[in-house]
Amino acid sequence: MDSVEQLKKAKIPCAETGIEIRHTVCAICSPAYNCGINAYVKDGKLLKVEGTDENPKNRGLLCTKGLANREYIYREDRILTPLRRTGERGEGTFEPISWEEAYREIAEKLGSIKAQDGAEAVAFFGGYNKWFRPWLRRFAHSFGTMNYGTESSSCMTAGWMAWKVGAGQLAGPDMAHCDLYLGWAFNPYHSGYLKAIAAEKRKEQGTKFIIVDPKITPAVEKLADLHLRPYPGTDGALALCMGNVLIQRGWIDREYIEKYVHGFEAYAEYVKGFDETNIEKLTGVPYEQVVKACELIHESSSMAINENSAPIPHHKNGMQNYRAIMALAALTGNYDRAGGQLPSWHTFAHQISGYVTKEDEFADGTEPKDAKPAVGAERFPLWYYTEREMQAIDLPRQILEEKPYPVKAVFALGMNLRMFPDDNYLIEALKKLDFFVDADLFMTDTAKMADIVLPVCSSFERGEFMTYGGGYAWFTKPAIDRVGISKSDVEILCDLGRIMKLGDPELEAGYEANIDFMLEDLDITVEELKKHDLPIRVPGAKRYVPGSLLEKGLSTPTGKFELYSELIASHPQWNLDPLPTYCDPMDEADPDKYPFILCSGGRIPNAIHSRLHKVPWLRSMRPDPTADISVEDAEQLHVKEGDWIELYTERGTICVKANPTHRVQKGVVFFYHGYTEADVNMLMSRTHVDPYSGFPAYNSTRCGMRRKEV
Ligand SMILES: Nc1nc2c(c(=O)[nH]1)N[C@H]1C(S)=C(S)[C@@H](COP(=O)(O)OP(=O)(O)OC[C@H]3O[C@@H](n4cnc5c(=O)[nH]c(N)nc54)[C@H](O)[C@@H]3O)O[C@H]1N2
Ligand SMILES: Nc1nc2c(c(=O)[nH]1)N[C@H]1C(S)=C(S)[C@@H](COP(=O)(O)OP(=O)(O)OC[C@H]3O[C@@H](n4cnc5c(=O)[nH]c(N)nc54)[C@H](O)[C@@H]3O)O[C@H]1N2
Ligand SMILES: [Mo]
Repeated sequence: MDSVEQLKKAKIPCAETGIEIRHTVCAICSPAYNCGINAYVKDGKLLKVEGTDENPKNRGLLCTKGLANREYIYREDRILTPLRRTGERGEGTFEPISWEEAYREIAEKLGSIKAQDGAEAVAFFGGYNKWFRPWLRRFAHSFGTMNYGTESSSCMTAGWMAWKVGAGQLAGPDMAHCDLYLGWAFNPYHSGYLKAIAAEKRKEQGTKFIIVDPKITPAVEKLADLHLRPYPGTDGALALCMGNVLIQRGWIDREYIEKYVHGFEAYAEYVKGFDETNIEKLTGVPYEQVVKACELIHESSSMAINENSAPIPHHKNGMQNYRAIMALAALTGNYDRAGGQLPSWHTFAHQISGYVTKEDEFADGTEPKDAKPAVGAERFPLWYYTEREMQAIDLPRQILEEKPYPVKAVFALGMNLRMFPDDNYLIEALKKLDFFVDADLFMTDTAKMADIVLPVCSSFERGEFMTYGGGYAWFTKPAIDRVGISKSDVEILCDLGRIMKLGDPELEAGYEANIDFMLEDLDITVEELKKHDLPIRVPGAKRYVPGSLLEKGLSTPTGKFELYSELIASHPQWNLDPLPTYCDPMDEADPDKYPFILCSGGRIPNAIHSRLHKVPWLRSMRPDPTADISVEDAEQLHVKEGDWIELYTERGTICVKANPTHRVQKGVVFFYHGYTEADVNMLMSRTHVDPYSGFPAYNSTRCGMRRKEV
């Protein structure tokens, strides 16, 4: 091999090989990380990725998923052109069409449905990716409907709702300064590697860790000074019992409570019901361990609690459990204190970066007056009150029942139908629609249901505004050629805004002008950002001074941290409890027939929802859909490692491989979601949901399990 060939083989960037390094971002678990990537590019094609050392987020590191970006971006089923359906819905037969044709058809169909049934008959949905959301929300409003909704109908929002109800706005843990970290449902080793690194650093510096998790995870093994092991969904009872112990022993901050907390007496009375007589029965956690946890809290000068988007809220009682956990911060004077829970403000697309943009003003700038309340507003009134968008979990019901009004069309950016509980019900609903558009990178099972499919590009192919904690901003440049004739989601929305004559000058002005609007109050512009190849600090971004918000007064009805929510109390028609009351998490299925608790949360390092199961490198790490079950249950069912088992509920059966392990409690089954061939959400109930948030009970559903006879 000559030396140039060797250089090429080794993918060395230099004049001889023509390989260049360009800076971009990974959007696989965007926007949580948006880790910086060095893209090795030749002739517009991506050859290799590595982490960017200078990126303030990942400092050169990448996770398993990020390292597979090349295979992700060039996944076999990338959509190359706009498509029009020619066969039955779901069959996957399409003809390529031009963008002009696609736009014309979309404009005509949505326009005629609006003329006939009203703008509310069209719903706009955004999947996991978040960067385009302000535009999609604004687009829906400019079109005239409140029916904008997203994947966050099942992620994150329930936690934010709990914070809004309790403290008027979001807050997060100040891990960098805490003496004790209460890692409630905390296993960043699988869901967010940079948090695991930060936690290990804190541990070295002396921070103590309590981990609350039904499973023995890497976080338990590497970090925990104490591991509490409740059954899934029983967290509320455990937190209330901790509250009771802290009060009984006088381990609370009375002065803080007097000054800043509302509803303490009612709360203190309620928690008396959770004590040594019932807590082990309710949660599986022995009372002595609850006391031990409270001792650790008492001995610590500050306590931060894990911010949680999925495993705590994914239960019928999820938001109330979340509130019960938050209450511990208020009782011990750890809300709005250094090393405790600090109030936070969004910067852009769900990122908290230390400065505030006008994103919300942009997104809500055209909210229609007198439009009908969004889908889900009746069933989940607290959700609609705090979020003013559709609770998408209610969308299939409304399409099928047409109550309180019909929804005839869905325009989706990246819908994954397997996100929804009882997804066969959603498939039925999608089949009933008059018109369905889905824009995605890949030909997914959802896209196969659409009348028009639009090809979107990846983060490597677009220029994009990015923000990072520590006051950073960045405007990326496209690193590779677009695959096919794909466009970015925002380009599509702005094009359609123009073609459909929505009368929205901001949408017509386009992405960069819109970002400039959002940055108006800051000393930075898109033009300035574009001069830099890497993130820069936004001038004037200030650090929050802990305690300022408490002094100013919170934006709750009483201005205090509300253990007893006056917002909920003042809406008795909602039928919700002002206190963080507890109820059993399980569904009503017969426990004799369905004796196991199916917990379909718990991330695995090599998958993210529906997107990576088809990426060969990542799939090779866990080639078959595999459930973690307890060794005791495996023995009872005569199941060995690698045997096939069936998991079933009243709604169906899936077939998966068994992984018997001591990490899992007897009676619990852990299985990851998003597989086409073993779709766990098919087993879930669409009515077994949290009445506060609308979140599905993905993590506590009764199921049966048996060995599959071959
Ligand atoms: N590799 C990978 N990373 C991801 C994702 C992914 O799919 N794959 N998804 C991303 C997204 S969208 C999200 S929302 C986050 C979620 O990330 P996390 O919030 O970390 O969620 P999980 O990994 O589902 O659960 C964390 C831990 O909670 C435990 N747990 C499950 N149910 C309960 C319960 O009822 N009570 C308690 N106390 N513990 C429970 C699980 O055993 C698990 O160890 O991860 C993000 N990161
Ligand atoms: N059983 C069970 N179900 C769950 C969960 C669970 O723990 N258990 N977790 C829930 C949670 S926390 C979440 S966040 C949701 C996941 O939410 P989903 O929205 O289901 O997530 P993905 O599977 O990532 O699907 C998003 C789709 O968007 C496409 N996409 C990716 N990037 C872009 C883009 O830039 N533009 C467009 N238009 N499309 C894009 C992808 O190809 C994919 O088809 O699932 C929820 N469902
Ligand atoms: Mo999520």
